[in-house]
Amino acid sequence: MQRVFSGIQPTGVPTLGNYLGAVRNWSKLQDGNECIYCVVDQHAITMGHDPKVLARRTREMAAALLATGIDPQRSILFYQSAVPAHVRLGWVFECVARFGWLSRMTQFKDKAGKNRENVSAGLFTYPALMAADILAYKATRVPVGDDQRQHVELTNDIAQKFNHDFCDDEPFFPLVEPVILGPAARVMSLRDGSKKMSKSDPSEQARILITDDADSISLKIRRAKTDPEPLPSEPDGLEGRPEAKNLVGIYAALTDTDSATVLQTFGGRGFGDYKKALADLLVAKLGPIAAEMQRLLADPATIDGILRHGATQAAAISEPIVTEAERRVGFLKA
Ligand code: AQP
Repeated sequence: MQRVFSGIQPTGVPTLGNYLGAVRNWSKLQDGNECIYCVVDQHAITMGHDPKVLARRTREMAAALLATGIDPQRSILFYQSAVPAHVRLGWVFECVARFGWLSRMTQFKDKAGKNRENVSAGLFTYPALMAADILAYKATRVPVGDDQRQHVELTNDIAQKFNHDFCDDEPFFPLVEPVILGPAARVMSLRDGSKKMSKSDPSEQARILITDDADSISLKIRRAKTDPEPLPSEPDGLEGRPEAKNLVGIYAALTDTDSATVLQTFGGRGFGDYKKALADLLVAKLGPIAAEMQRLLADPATIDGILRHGATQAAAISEPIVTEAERRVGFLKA
């Protein structure tokens, strides 16, 4: 039994990218692993936010995770800010991580853009807190989308430096493995096949939300950027056609197959036909999740109760690990 950890920022309703790239795999991993999942509200304040909106989105994200199949009887689910071990270890890791390592993070470069001087210091040190999220539990498997691979690799650099600097005997922190699964590990924007689909993309047409209704899904897919060629019969024919590749990858992920199988059915056909089939499939898969999310949100106290219980369980695991890490650093903890 391995320990799995992952988190998601409550920066909006999850997109199809969050769902296919990460969250759907979280529920699959509940079989045969000890799973710990977290709504990482502390990460969600790095880009500026409205407190009331953050609180609403945090609860909505909890409902979304429950609706996609995270089972609190089998997994620990909690709000990050309810477990102080994360920021305690996060601070230690900010002092272990090197400035140069953090400077090389592509997500920081993308999010800071040309505004580097004015972004929060938290956006820069975010990966150190993410390393703490994982290692506060000594988790070894981290299911994420492809965009988070670099941060998981940095987690290993931090673990190794901590072990080197503060452990004479056995390494204290384990190495972690990113679990990046399926044909939709990086779902791209519907408007630009070179950009990933994001909750915070300024264009609503660029993303599908798991709560979108049938009309919005159909419209967004109909308007999704494509090229004039019909679909190829083989996956090789998708090379150099990022938008087509993205739409085929989404269909493959939703049907638990691969691009080759999708192209056996749709190869040679135009995008008109294909988009209609894809939109119908999305409506069939996402509709029940959105309905369950709405049902759960009618009772916020129950959602918060589930996550409070999760926080107690999470603290019981992380508290002794982080206290020992602090002791190794030299904190007296008297
Ligand atoms: N487009 C994507 N394709 C596949 N996986 C994705 N993930 C995010 N976008 C895609 C995965 O979703 C998990 C949770 O992500 P997050 O919310 O913690 O952070 P993020 O990667 O910054 O996601 P967004 O949607 O782009 O949020 P904003 O717009 O707030 O920055 C992660 O495992 C991530 O890999």
